[in-house]
Amino acid sequence: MPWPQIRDDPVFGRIEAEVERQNTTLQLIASENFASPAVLAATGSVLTNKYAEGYPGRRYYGGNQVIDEVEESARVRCRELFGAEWANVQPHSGANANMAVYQALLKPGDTVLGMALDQGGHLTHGSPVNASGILYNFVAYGVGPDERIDFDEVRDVALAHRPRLIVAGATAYPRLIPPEPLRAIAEEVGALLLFDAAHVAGLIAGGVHPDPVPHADVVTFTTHKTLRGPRGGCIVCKEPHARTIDRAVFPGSQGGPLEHVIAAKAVAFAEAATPAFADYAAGIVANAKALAAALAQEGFRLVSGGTDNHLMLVDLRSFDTDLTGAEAQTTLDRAGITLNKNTVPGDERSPFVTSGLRIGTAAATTQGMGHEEMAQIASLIGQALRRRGDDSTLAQVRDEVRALCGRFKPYP
Ligand code: DSN
Repeated sequence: MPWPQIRDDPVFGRIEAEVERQNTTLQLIASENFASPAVLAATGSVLTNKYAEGYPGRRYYGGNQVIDEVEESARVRCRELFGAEWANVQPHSGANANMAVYQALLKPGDTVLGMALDQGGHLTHGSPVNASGILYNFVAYGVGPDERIDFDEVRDVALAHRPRLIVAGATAYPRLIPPEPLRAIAEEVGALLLFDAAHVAGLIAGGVHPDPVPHADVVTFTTHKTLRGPRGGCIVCKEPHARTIDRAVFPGSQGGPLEHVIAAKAVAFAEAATPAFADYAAGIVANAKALAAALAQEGFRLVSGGTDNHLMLVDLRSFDTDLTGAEAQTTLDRAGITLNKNTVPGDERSPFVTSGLRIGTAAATTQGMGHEEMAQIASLIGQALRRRGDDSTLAQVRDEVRALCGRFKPYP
């Protein structure tokens, strides 16, 4: 039977529309990026056809000679990139990676210490609506009055609750998270340490953030954020945890691995090992600092006063007490600026409304934008939000955004 022709399927028209959207609007969501043509090619390859339950050399299906080579090269490249003893490249996502680690290291009901969701932590760090919070007894730490992680508080909570596992890492925290103090606390209370590096994996690979691998028992990350690979997750760990982690991923929590995505992960690891990627990682942080400084000049307050990584949190309350994160997100969407609302520490508004915005520079830096463009973006955000009731201002900002993006098209 012949396959239907691509042109018959309206989905491809929608994909073209999404290319157009990505090419003509600003992508400032801190967890997004533009994957390279090589990563896209591997993701769209015939490897999607293959079942490969198991691991290289130990599969439940025949015909996996090529797949074994691909997955093994992804594992080796991943280990080399992060200096890790062991790598599992099969998790379909960061959430799957974290859940597999919990399954490997914990029993249901065990106590785990993680960063509170409303202070910057992730859903899988113990949110009561997530399996992590349902299956395990999570206790939380947060940020201090300076809006940075308060390591004394982390230690106090750890001493009081004696967790089996401490989870480091965040999704909305603009500062560097040093692994050493968390290792010291874990040692003191006899806990294992998981570092969830989903957001900063590219900054670690590029050498601008410290590598948590020597300090943590296990490190999880996603491959599509600052690392700029395909959408997916990974786990690296110390050798003694290797078998348990592998078993927790397959057969423990996943079935057939997505080998086309694993091929794309291998491609992304090779890209991330180049000197050009180190320059890129440094560029992300330099752009984030420039954008944060320019936003401050526009009258926005930045949580913790700035950023050390790829993202910043804007507290809108000092800019305009009536402006919520939800309204700011919708307004900026209309002006061609894509970002997300986010709670800020101590936010009195709900997570659906919020008083803040999370803004990231990984995608814009991939496009080749620099300090000049960061200043322009801050000015456009300021104009759009100050005059949000005025359609002509939003249309004018939209035109400027289109012109700006036209000079830096990710997918010409
Ligand atoms: N949804 C991701 C983020 O935006 O940070 C985390 O999983």
